[in-house]
Amino acid sequence: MSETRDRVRIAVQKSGRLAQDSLALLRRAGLVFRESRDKLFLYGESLPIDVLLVRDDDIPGLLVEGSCELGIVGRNVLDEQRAASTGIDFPLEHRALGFGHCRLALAVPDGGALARPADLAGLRIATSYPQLTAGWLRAHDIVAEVVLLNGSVEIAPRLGKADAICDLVSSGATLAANQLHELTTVLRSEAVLVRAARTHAAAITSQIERLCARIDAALAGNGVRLLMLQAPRSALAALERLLPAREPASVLGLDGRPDDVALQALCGADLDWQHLEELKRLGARGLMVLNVERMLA
Ligand code: PRT
Ligand code: ZN
Repeated sequence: MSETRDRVRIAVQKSGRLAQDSLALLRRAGLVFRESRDKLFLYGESLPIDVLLVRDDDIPGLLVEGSCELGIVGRNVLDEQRAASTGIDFPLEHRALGFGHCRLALAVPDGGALARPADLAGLRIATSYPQLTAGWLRAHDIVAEVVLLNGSVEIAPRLGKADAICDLVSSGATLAANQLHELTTVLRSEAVLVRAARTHAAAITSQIERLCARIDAALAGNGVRLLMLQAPRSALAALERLLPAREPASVLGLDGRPDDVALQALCGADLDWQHLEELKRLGARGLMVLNVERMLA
């Protein structure tokens, strides 16, 4: 299904683990929405970009068939479906988004004899990710049976349906509650921004580029703080040595106060209270730390 549209569509999860963070990111990128009556669409009022609210598993397919140009989905879903596709026009990962972190991991029953991945040879592994599991087994020269389950994978060993599982893990609490532990990681995953592989009309491409650039700018500010302070010029070298700055600080003169300077520095999340206290001891005054909302290079 290919249609001519003059608005870009981005598919995001309607409800579930990625839903809230996905919409929050789009809002940070400057999108303002109005909800459709059927709650399937969010119409973009600030840019010609609409949001389609769907199940996460449907997102890669919507990009393949041309219903959407962009999507936000877990890398686990994207890579599993890519491995199952013929590879033609499959959506591309544009960038990782810093939320929805988890890992696809092989796990085995506690207290059993399975200690190393090689011990899985000849056994049954239950998973909802048959392609990724089989790919990992192939890459490690292990021949095992992959048993496809679409839910409650973690109880498969207790039900006698499998000897091991390959499932998503974040805190590890589900594995522990089911007397399982991780053997190894198959894939590190988080939410990713995906782009359709097709080429689009120039107007659509420019909106896609614009949204991607805004998302990049919003995420570039993640964990970045702007430190502002004033200090005696004589203390400047000592202050700069102490700063966990990402790049050289900007130092400005102050009108009518030749012995003082104002300093601005972009710092990472490692800028903590102790830094501020030590800066103060060295003579810094009027210290301010501001979270950076977006950064355009
Ligand atoms: O309805 P829809 O199909 O859209 O949603 P869904 O139920 O398929 O997906 P959802 O909302 O559960 O997850 C969406 C995405 O979130 C996944 O594809 C992952 O990319 C990501 N994600 C991050 C996770 C987890 N963390 C996670 N912990 N997805 C699932 N889990 C499950 C896991 O399957 C296991 O059952 O949580 C359990 C383990 O969690 P811990 O914390 O106990 O280790
Ligand atoms: Zn799903």
